[in-house]
Amino acid sequence: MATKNEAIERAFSLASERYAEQGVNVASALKTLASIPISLHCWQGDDVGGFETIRGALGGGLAVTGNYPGKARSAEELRADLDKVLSLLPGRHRLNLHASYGEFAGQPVDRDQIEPRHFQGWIDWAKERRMGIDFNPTYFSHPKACDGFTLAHSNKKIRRFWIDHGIRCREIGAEIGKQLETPCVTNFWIPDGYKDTPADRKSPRERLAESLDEIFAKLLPGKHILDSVEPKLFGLGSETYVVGSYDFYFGYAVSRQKMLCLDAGHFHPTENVADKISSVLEFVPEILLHVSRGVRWDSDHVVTLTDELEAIAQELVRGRFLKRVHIGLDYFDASINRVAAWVLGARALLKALLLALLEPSERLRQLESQNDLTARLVLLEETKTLPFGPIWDYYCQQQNCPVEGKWLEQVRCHETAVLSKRI
Ligand code: RNT
Ligand code: ZN
Repeated sequence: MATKNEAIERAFSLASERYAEQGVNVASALKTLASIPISLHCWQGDDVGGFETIRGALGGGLAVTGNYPGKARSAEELRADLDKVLSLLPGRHRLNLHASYGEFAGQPVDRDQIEPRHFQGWIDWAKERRMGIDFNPTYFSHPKACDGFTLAHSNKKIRRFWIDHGIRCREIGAEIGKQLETPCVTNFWIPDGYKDTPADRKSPRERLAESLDEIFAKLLPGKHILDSVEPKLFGLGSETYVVGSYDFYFGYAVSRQKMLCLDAGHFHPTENVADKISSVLEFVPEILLHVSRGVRWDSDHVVTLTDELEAIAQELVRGRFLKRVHIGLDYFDASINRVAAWVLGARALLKALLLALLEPSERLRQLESQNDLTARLVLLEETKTLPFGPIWDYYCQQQNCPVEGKWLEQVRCHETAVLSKRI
């Protein structure tokens, strides 16, 4: 009888033939896939908690539901969980760190005082693993953000505090990028907005633009840091008005040539995020994707392989945008095993990318240029039943990580040996 590995290889070789018949080069698809890093969001591991001594309860309209046992309580624990996640993902990935995850040794270091040294533990950890790190200032869960305003605050002192936080975070991002020799995408999201009808929509936006200009005033080397801004449609407590709306940040990013972050959960449900990519990239140099899954009021469910996710991945490949797009995850779920949630979302995203890379793109383009829209639609539909599973299994095996159906066992072992001891 064939061993498991041989069975995977046999299935792979049959599947590859089917793709070859459609003009698809499977080997080159796998090579491209292996070169795409996903930035793993640290905040899935502890419900967006962080390790500061000065902080408030989770705020900014973010909400995590569930109380699954075993959440990480320290940077060491979070890193142990991330190591487990990394071992279950094919490819080489990045870490996406929030400023609230600095290591402060019990000292009350406020957000306008943080320094690169508070993140050295993370930098060293990443260096050992030859990983890059991306960074995010934290504009929520803090006494000075408790009324829902930060960079657009009408109080000068509070605004100053948050501008200083932004300036510090860019310095930290640049130091991270310098030490790890890969640019650190530093993404700004703020919660500012009103639950109910504002009397003045204009002034907060003027203040936000001014605050951002001050934060970005210092030129920092592009090989160390890439600045990004993230719009949102609404949040809990900012249902009627969000200062940093999509129009605001699109205009800001275009006029300042910054990166724009498209978070899949930050749009009206009938909007097509995939369709935005080629429009936005016409006018900004690069974009950041926060891959997420919106469900009713929540914009942060665990990512699964949905049509929407597939459409996003297809756009990256069809538009040949992979070099100009940075991909990160953004969700948080405390109702299931947090390590499994990380792995599930990251693997779903990798599968979507592989599916997109395995499209018979040459034939599709050819049909389109011949205006044979009938055959284009038929081929798109037929592509859906090509044998994708064996290619994905082979890729996982090639990258020394568990195939589908096998990784959860390893998460369970980690749960018994590590998570269940965290009481
Ligand atoms: C919030 C934004 C933001 C956060 C993280 C924690 O709606 O999506 O990206 O999720 O910064
Ligand atoms: Zn986001």
